[in-house]
Amino acid sequence: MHVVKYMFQPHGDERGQLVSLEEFIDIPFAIKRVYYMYDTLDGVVRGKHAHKSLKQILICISGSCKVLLDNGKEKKVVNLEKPYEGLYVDNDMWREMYDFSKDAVLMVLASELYNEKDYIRNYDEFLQYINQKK
Ligand code: T46
Repeated sequence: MHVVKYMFQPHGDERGQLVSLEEFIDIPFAIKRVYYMYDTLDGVVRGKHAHKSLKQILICISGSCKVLLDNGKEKKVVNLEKPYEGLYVDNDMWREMYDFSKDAVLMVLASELYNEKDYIRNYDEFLQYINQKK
């Protein structure tokens, strides 16, 4: 499985750092939605689903967390710990986010508006779905 991690350009000066993200320049899709999670409790695993169409970039803008990516054949764990790195998560990819540090803020840039119909929340259904697409 090829993991795509973007390293964004920080614009640093004597005051600190700034990262700017523009659709189709830094982000490979039109950004239709932004959401973020914080105050995640110890031991919590979020996600545990795949999307049929949605593409996203995950950025841990504060603290750190881990993301498990699973395409049904292979699994990879990615650490997110820098506010200038973004993990691309394609459609048809099972994801789980865990090991959130207390100060973690995980921001997500999404290619579509929120649509519950796009979710596959059962792992066996996910495997069936991707296998029948082949
Ligand atoms: C994903 C991972 C990385 C909304 O009302 N609008 C939204 O845009 C989102 C994302 C969620 N919600 C509501 C739906 C639930 O009542 O917020 C609640 C928590 O959502 P969920 O349990 O889906 O959150 P996660 O952290 O398990 O998953 C989220 C995204 O839903 C998902 O698309 O890929 O983050």
